[in-house]
Amino acid sequence: MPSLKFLHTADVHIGSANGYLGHLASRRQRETVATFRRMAQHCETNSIPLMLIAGDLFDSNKIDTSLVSEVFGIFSEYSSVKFVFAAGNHDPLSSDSPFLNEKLPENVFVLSTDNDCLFLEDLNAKIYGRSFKSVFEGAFEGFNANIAKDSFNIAVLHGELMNSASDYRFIDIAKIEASGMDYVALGHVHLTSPVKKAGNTAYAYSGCPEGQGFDELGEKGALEIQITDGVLKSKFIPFAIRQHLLCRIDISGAVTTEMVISKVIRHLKENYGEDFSNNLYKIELIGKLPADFTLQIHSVLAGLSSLLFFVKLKNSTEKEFNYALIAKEHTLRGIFVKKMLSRIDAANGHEVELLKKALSLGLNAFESEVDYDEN
Ligand SMILES: [Mn+2]
Repeated sequence: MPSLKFLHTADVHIGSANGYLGHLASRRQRETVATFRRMAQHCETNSIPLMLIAGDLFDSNKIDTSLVSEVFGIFSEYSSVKFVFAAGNHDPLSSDSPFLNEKLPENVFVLSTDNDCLFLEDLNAKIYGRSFKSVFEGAFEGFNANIAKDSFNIAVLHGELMNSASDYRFIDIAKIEASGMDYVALGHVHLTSPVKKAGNTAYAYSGCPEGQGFDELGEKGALEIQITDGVLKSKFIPFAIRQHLLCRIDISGAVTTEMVISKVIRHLKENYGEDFSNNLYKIELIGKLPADFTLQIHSVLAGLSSLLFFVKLKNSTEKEFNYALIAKEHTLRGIFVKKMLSRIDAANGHEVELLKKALSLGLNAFESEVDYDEN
């Protein structure tokens, strides 16, 4: 039997409305469509005849119709690729589904809400699966397929492997093992999983190709799968235009806003390469700053915002105080420091470290605190 090659994706979440992005939200929606296009392009360029979409292609059935038209345009444009879709909980095959309301191009196949199987004769592949009918689904009952080994047998399925109490179709590993499939292309979990085996059946979550928030960090993409003579090879292909990243950056030693900004930029360049400015960052600034330098977090944010696509800042720096000097002040903090210093003198063992920490935290509390600008 010749080999079968396909791209496995899921959870593209086109139309996802990310409130935290403000004026960038609609741009991100278009970028997610562009990422879907690049996956189709990848298939065409690499002569991959099949793309499996394991649900949540759309963030909901009610997204902007222009995004839906664009996606259906991509289906038509990449006519050398067959697209097989099994609906997920975000885009169930209910009466408002674009897959029931748009004219389906000939190369698009939608698995029904019952156990379904379609035979792609030119690829000698049977594609099994079952679309979500509504937002919630009970446990998956199994494929009940009569597997004949004279074709490739692949399943496309949205659901949750680990949680048997899930409202989003629990899939028991035993059902995968019993299925006899060559591969089960899963959707729902947005993190790419390694390809695992249950009995003779391989299965994996492709993860989402474009992170839609700071709970979907780092590189995102799809799985390219090739089966030749019963041997399965998988390859993770990165597709995301931008990554969501959390960073803690030590800016100790900075004494001006410009120095803070350049320390941050240097860190990002070193860690994320020349394209660092494309990503979305949540940055926590840490380290010790001289007591006479007050970090103007909004100036730092303004500077970084002009250099990065998207950034949020949190200030967790501490000030380096001259305790002996402050203890001489006739102020509330002077009295606080004096008392703490004498307690530290009298303490021993690990109590000294605790008291030093309390002194530093206490003094920093006299300064203003700025948290992530979440609003
Ligand atoms: Mn999803």
